[in-house]
Amino acid sequence: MEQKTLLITGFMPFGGDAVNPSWEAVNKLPDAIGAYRLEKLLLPVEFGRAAALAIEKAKAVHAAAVLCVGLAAGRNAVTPEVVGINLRDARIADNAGVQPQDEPVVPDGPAAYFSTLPVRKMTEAIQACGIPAALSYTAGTYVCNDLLYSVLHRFRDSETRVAFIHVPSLSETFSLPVLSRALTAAVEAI
Ligand code: PCA
Repeated sequence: MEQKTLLITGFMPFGGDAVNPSWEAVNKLPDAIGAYRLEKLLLPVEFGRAAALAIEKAKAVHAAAVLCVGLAAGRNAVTPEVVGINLRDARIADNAGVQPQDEPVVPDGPAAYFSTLPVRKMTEAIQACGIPAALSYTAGTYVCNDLLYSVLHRFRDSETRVAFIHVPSLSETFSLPVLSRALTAAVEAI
């Protein structure tokens, strides 16, 4: 049987950080997990452009699933996101110097989309590895939410399923190998 393709994305550093653990963890993953062949993509922290690049790649590789990963610095668990909302409201400028406020991601788009991959099952699979994980009900209003909402919007009514996972900052508990193990468990649960 032909292997299905999973597009998995991480982000470049932003906000003055030297590294972004989301990409570091994605980059460490093997080229195949379970039923999926992995296509990895590094995305710029830019409103609109990150999503456009992810969508373009997902179409090019005929992705059966798209799993985006980003950093949520304040969190103390790996958090699969339940929902993306139609709002751009940036506390800091993105890496292109753009700082939208109170703007929709997609004018006239619905208020929100739910993730279409099994985020609860993914969360439980990460917890089963002994790694702190929890469902999150907000991906924020910055570039990560922009990406999640845009990709869900583009692949609504299609067979391509989509989700987003926020990872915490690197620490003793959340080392890169731990974050990669968490992502592996999440992909195995898809
Ligand atoms: N985290 C930001 C954008 C890029 C990233 O890794 C966010 O949560 O929106």
